[in-house]
Amino acid sequence: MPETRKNKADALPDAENDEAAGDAPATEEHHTQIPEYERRRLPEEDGGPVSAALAAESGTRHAPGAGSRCGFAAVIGAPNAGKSTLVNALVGAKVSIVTHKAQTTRTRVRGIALNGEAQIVLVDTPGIFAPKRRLDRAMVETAWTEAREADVAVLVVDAARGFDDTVDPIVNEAANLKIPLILALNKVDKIHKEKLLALAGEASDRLKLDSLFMISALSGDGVEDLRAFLAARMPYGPWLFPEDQIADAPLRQWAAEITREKMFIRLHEEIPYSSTVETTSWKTVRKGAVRIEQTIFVERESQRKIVLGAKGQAIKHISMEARKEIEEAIETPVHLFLFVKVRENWADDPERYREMGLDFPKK
Ligand SMILES: Nc1nc2c(ncn2[C@@H]2O[C@H](COP(=O)(O)OP(=O)(O)OP(=O)(O)O)[C@@H](O)[C@H]2O)c(=O)[nH]1
Ligand SMILES: [Mg+2]
Repeated sequence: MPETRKNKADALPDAENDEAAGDAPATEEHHTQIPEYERRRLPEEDGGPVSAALAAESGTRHAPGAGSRCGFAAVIGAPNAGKSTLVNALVGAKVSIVTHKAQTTRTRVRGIALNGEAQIVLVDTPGIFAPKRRLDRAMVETAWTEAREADVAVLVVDAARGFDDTVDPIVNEAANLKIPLILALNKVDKIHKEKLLALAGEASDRLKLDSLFMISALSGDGVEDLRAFLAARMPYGPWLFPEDQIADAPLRQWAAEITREKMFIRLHEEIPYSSTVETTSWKTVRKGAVRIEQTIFVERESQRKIVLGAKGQAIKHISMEARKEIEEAIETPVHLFLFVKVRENWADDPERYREMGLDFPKK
C-alpha cells in the first residue's frame, strides 16, 4: 500500500510567484495560520484513506465467512481502452479518473470490489504504449509489473478498434504472463454483433485465454458477470482490506487525481501531458470544512499561462469542477486552492515520481 503522505506544505518553496485560485474564499486565506489549539484537536490532517466516504456510493457490501477469498486482478490494455471505467464499474464507485484522452492513468490505482465471500483487489494500470519519455517508461513498466504480480490479468481491448497496431504488441507480451488471462472486449455498445464475434474468434486463436467477456464498462453491460467470474478466480484467504474500504490510496492523492482529470478535460494539446498535480495540504478548518491546497506543476511559463487562462478563467473552472466532485465524495464543504508552478524538469525529478507512486526509471 502506498504510504499515507504527511503534510508536505512546509517543504514547498515560497509560493510568491505562483498563482493561486480557489473558487470559494479569497486567496489571502492562503497565508492564514490555523491557531495551534485548533491544530491539536484536528484529526488526521491528510484526509485519511479513501474508504467509507466513497463506499457509500458502492451499494451493498458483505462481510466474509469461513470460505473467504482475496486476490489481485490487474487490468491492463492500450491507452483509452476503458480500463479505469471498468475498474470503477467493478468497484461501484469512482476510484480512478476517466477522460476521453489517452494516457489518463499514470500509476497503479487499486480499487476493492466485493462479491459474495470474495474481495477482489482490482489494479487499474496506465495504458501500455511505445514509451518515449521517462514518465512514459515508468507508466508502462508499472503496468507490466502489476500484471506479473497479480493473481489474474484482465486485458481490456476497445472492440471498436479491434486488434490494431496499438494492441498487437500488448497481446504478444500478454501471452507470456504466467497467470490466467481474461479478455474483456469493451465498448460493445459501439459495434455490431458480427464484428464482435469475429473479434472474439480472432482473440481465441491468438491467445490462450482463461475466459472472454464482451462488456460495456460504460453502460455496465456484462460487468456483473465479469465480477462474479473474477471472484471465483481469487485464491482462498482472509480479506486484506476492511469491508468498507474501496481503494488504498490516501484521499489526498485521490483528490489530486480529480484535479488532474478536470485539467485533462479542460486543457488541450500537450498541457495535460506536461503537467502533474500534488496535494500539498489537507486540513480540517472551522465548522468541519476541509481546506485543500494543491500544486500543479507545468514545464514552461507559456503552459502556466494556459492553465491560468484569460483572467484566470481556466483555473477557476478546473478548481470549481474539482472542488464540487471532492465535496460530493467526502460530503464535506471544501475550500480548494490551486497553485501553478513552473518546474522545467518535473518529469525528470524523482520526488515527483514518488508523489505519483511510480518507480523512477534511471533514464
Ligand atoms: N462507448 C463506450 N465508451 C467507453 C466504454 N468504456 C470506456 N469508455 C470511454 O472511453 C474513454 C476512455 O476511458 P478510460 O476508462 O479513461 O480508459 P483507460 O483505458 O483507463 O485509459 P488510460 O488511462 O488513458 O490508459 C472514456 O471517454 C470512457 O468514457 C464503453 O464501454 N463504451
Ligand atoms: Mg485509465
